[in-house]
Amino acid sequence: MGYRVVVVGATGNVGREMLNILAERQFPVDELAALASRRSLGTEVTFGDKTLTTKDLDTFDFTGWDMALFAVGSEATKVYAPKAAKAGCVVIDNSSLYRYDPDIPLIVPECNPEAIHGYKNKNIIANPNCSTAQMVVALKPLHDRARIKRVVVSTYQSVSGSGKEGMDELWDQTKAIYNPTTDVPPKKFQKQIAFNVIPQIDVFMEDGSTKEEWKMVVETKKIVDPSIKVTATCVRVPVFVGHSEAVNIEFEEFLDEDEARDILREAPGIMVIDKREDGGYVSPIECAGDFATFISRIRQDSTIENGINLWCVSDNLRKGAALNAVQIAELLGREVLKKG
Ligand code: 11C
Repeated sequence: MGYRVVVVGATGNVGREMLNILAERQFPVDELAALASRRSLGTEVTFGDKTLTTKDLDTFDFTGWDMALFAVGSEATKVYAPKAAKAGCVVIDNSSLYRYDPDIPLIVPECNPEAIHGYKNKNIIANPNCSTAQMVVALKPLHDRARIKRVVVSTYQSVSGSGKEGMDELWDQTKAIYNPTTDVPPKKFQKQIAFNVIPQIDVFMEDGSTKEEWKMVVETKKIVDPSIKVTATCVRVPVFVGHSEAVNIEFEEFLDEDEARDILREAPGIMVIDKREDGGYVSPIECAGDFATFISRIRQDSTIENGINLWCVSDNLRKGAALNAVQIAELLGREVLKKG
């Protein structure tokens, strides 16, 4: 016997990846409902070898459904997630709405699977921001060995993080560079994204950081350890899929670069590609469509007592969103619902 699963926001970048990954990982599905807002109603989506017609989120009755993977913005989540949770359907939410609620678990299964039992509080589990998810997969095993004091991270985030409109803007602006008769002014992004980089993701906070940077700080603390200090600079780059991060980590204890490499090689969800030669590392274009978080360029930081630098790349629509949500669904099935 399998599960009755709902995907909410099935026509978006992340919703479609959720359907792909549920099928790829052969999640035990008895029945699947693909929901969309009125605007995309009737759109067909693919689930394995099946084609599903999306149903109306507004009128859908969640009673009798085991779990719902939400991939819509916070506003729609605020309306429909409590409805699903109240009907007895466990919500796995990809928006930022519930992440910082102390009663709702925020889970990356490689890091804090034990938090799953907190789903009982509100029948809701939160999925982290993409830039946090890939970083904590790398931090957790290193923290377990040498206790992380502080992390300095700079991100290079692809346009798919901002949805299909962001991808279209990069595509259209790039074409317009070669055809100067068309003008594609910035709409989704604050400045031109084609052939440029933009040091702003999400809105500004009072202290001068952006909300994306704040999310990396707060979410890392909630998932790994509240004692870890994080400072982040998040940058949008003209890449379609795959977020990259340059991470500097300061530990309480000394950790040799070779040992760090060995620990990461053994860690779940990680693939180490780290040859000290031309091209011996992973770039975002190579990680798109993959499940793993790739770690390269592991090296000692000799400017501090116990420091390591590394380069971390992952498919932001997968580990950063849809894959992590499906992994939470697998965990929920394995540890709690026990049907599959
Ligand atoms: C981006 N990280 O790259 C964002 C997208 O809180 O789930 C995901 C935002 C979030 O634009």
